[in-house]
Amino acid sequence: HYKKISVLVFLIIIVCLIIFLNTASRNERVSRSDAPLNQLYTVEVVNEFPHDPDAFTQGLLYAENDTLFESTGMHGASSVRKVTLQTGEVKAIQKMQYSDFGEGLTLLSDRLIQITWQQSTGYIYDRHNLSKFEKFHHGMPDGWGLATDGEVLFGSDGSSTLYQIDPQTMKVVKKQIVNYQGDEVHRLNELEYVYDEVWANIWMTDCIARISHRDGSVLGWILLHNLREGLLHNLKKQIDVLNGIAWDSDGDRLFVTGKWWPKLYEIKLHPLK
Ligand code: DDQ
Ligand code: CA
Repeated sequence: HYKKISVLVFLIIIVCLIIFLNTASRNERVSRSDAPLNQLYTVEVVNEFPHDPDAFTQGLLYAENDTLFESTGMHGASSVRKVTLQTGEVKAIQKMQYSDFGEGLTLLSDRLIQITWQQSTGYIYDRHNLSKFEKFHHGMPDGWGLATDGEVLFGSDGSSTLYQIDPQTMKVVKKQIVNYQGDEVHRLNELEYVYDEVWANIWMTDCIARISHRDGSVLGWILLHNLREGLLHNLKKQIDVLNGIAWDSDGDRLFVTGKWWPKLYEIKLHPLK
């Protein structure tokens, strides 16, 4: 008798499980096809400024008074620099040792924080004179992008993971897989905190992903192919990929550039209809 009941209970559980799995997968299918069209944006260039064509741009941010800070990569050419927006003039520079490959850069109060590519280290500089006063370990397998919302640091390592790092301890406190409607988005590169989202250059593409730092989902894509295409037209010198996003939150201005690009662009977004 007991055996009969337990077989019955077992069967009921199996049937429930099948029904549950069925509706779950149907729900997913429905929500996928019903999902709001993901926002696509094109960009309009509203201003263009000179940019050092020898700067292999790996980190970019806007500070204030038309001043940008930039981190450059390549062994022997890595640096942190303070740049005048309008002229592209390098007002101050701190060169890095040959073994260091500069990557992401962000500013938290007076501390300019930079990570390196494969050394798993980072440096903190004084924003006023660029003097280096601290070395740290960033805890990511690779160092690519860096940004901040003023509370935590957001980091990328070229994978699909968006890291959150505690700026006091420099320890990774959270990891999220960045995904576009469920599919992983790889090669996250330079980062910027914009409109309470994290924006990421996707390495080797002309796209920027707008990422929710709450769940790692991609909220929209910015298409910037026209910038590199324009540069390739009258090219004097080799250029590399689009990289570097800076946001002037007070003036709501957005700036982008690329590695060895002779120009830096101020852009406005237009939703693609
Ligand atoms: N990253 O910016 C995507 C992280 C790195 C790009 C490096 C491309 C140049 C490689 C040069 C080789 C030097 C060891
Ligand atoms: Ca940035």
